[in-house]
Amino acid sequence: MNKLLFIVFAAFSAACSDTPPLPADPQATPETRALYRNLFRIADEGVMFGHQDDALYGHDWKYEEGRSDVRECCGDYPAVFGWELGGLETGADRSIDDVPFAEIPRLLCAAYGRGAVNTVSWHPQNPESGASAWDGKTATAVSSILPGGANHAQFRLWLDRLAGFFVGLKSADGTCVPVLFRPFHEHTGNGFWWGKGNCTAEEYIALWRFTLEYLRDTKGVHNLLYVYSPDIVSSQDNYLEFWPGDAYVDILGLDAYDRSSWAIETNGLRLMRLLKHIAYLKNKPFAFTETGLENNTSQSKWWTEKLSKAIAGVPVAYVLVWRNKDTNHFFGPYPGCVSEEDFKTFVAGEQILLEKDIAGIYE
Ligand code: BMA
Repeated sequence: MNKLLFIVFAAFSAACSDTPPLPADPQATPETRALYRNLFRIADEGVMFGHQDDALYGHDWKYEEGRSDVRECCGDYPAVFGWELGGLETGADRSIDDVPFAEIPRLLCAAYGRGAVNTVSWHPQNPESGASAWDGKTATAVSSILPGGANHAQFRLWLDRLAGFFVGLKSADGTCVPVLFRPFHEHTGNGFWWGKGNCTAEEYIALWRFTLEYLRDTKGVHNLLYVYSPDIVSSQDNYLEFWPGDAYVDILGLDAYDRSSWAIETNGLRLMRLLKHIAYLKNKPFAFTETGLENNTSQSKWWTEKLSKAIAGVPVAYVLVWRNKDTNHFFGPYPGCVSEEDFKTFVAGEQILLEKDIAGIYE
């Protein structure tokens, strides 16, 4: 099918399929609700391709207006742009990845203006130690920011800053730009202070619910869809162990990277099928929220022979590969990379959607 016709077809076919779910925020803006409906429908037609920090920098460039490693490889921008807010909670001018915070709203709104989807991750510092998100040594960090905890007031201030960021995302015509917000990710590992081993399921759920309710009900932020994204899991029970509740999650996600100990084409497909099953039970869309093969310099067919197989025949709303920080830490394609030709083949396939293929996603 012509990719440009897919939205029309999706709208038609949706009339014959399941009822799209409603977002966790009953007051979500019209554009946010439309995005949610279309995310649910789109997955039957194709997988939106996403790239973290695509508009900010690439494999060997930084902060050059309009550039994109993805576009320079295949002629179009990604359908999904990922952004990182770590450090915003402290009031810093630059993120933990050294990105000036002033740049993000501008480029994020520009992506929306062209019709793309935006998703935001957040690696907040450890509220007890003041060290990074990766400091999981203080097992009371989560309880300390819950209501009644010693750092609760500080946590509210963090969320005030995030709320200010989200409500400030205004398009040229004043529309509040919808964002897929993916907080407290990869909690099934113990890499972060909010991860399993550093807090209990009850504490994690309380943290998630407090965050959502504070942003939505206290701060009046109504342009967010909430994405839950565990690390590699072993089962449905494992996936749902820290589940905040059906009324508190909009999109089911998974973060999992291809590596020698975890082959994406087999294990990834297995977990995408697991998400399909859980998402079907919950009547919600699902996505491959973070993935990639770090520093791929040898697998020239990685896109069509590895990633493609992980999402084959599974209605994944989007797949996002992690950032091209520089020549030592990259996951996406870039001109001249070993898999450039294969990436072109991958995105030319009927299944993969880029920015131009998702026109009308906010309608
Ligand atoms: C990680 C790495 C880090 C980065 C973090 C947040 O996966 O890329 O270098 O700080 O994401 O973007």
